[in-house]
Amino acid sequence: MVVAGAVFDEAGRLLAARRTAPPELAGRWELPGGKVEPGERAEDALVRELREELGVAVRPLERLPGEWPLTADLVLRVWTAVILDGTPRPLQDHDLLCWVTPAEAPALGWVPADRPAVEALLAAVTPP
Ligand code: 9L3
Ligand code: MG
Repeated sequence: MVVAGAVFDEAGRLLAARRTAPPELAGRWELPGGKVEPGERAEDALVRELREELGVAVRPLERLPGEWPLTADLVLRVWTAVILDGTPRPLQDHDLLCWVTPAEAPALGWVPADRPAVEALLAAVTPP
């Protein structure tokens, strides 16, 4: 499983991250996150991934219902989250971060799996 964070700021903007790898995804935007390790809880993996990738401490809030296929054996699940500590920076896997309003989000060039997830997110969620 791959977990990703729909991180909202106090203004209700969503954090998008531009990937640098693999080549087929480089330049596309995603909700930041990564693979759950064996024996790891999904929410713990999300906290770990966002600390590693962005240098922030987050609190996962709620899981967005649904999951989106990535590969034959991997699915994407999404949690809303807020930053408890730190300012996000692209420390690994990304070259740019961007806070987007819900109105701006659909115009980004999302990673294919993330586009339907972001659409479901924007339809379902009132930002914290
Ligand atoms: N992936 C897709 N959308 C996302 C994330 C966090 C990850 N929002 C895909 C990209 C990789 C795989 O999942 O093919 C593993 O992600 P990572 O560990 O490279 O972040
Ligand atoms: Mg990642």
